[in-house]
Amino acid sequence: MCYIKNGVLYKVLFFILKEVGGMFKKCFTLIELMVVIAVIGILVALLLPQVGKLIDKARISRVEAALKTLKTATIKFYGDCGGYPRDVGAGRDPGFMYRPRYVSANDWEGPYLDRWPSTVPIAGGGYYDYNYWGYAPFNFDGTWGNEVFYRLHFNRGSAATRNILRKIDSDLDDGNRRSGAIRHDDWNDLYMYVGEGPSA
Ligand SMILES: [Ca+2]
Ligand SMILES: [Ca+2]
Repeated sequence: MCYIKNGVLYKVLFFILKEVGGMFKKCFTLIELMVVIAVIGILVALLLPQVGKLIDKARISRVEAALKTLKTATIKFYGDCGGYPRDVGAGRDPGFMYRPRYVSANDWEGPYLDRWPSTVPIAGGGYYDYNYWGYAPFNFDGTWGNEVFYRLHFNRGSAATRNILRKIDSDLDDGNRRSGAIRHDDWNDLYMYVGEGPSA
């Protein structure tokens, strides 16, 4: 009773309650924190694939837009010059931005293209290659070697590039990599048919 009287017991009880309460408060905060972290983790796990899909979609749209632009430029060139540009090296303009010497200034009404698409928007990069020569997975008129086509090459084949190749074929062609105007392997090369000779 003397402890109560002089208030020591109250002080001890108050101290214990305060400590226990503090511990409970700390535990509760930790649990809350863990819950918040778990919820954030779940949200990130749910959103990441969606973000990845959006990025892939944007990349594929850019590649498809570049292919369409190249095809349009080629058709315009053919219409004005009476033939397709001659073959050039990979990543080079065959005559859409600047008139080739073998084409008359009276015919060429370009530029048909602002700039050659130089960037393949995926890790490892790649290039667009105009072709009027060599191997083509197309031959619609019975003559080999006169096919005009674009080759889109990815420097680094991966599951991502495979998905891109398949999606482009589905969006712009028949979705079959062995038929139609777009053909591709399952790794890093896509071919887009434009037409067949003669050259300008
Ligand atoms: Ca042919
Ligand atoms: Ca196809």
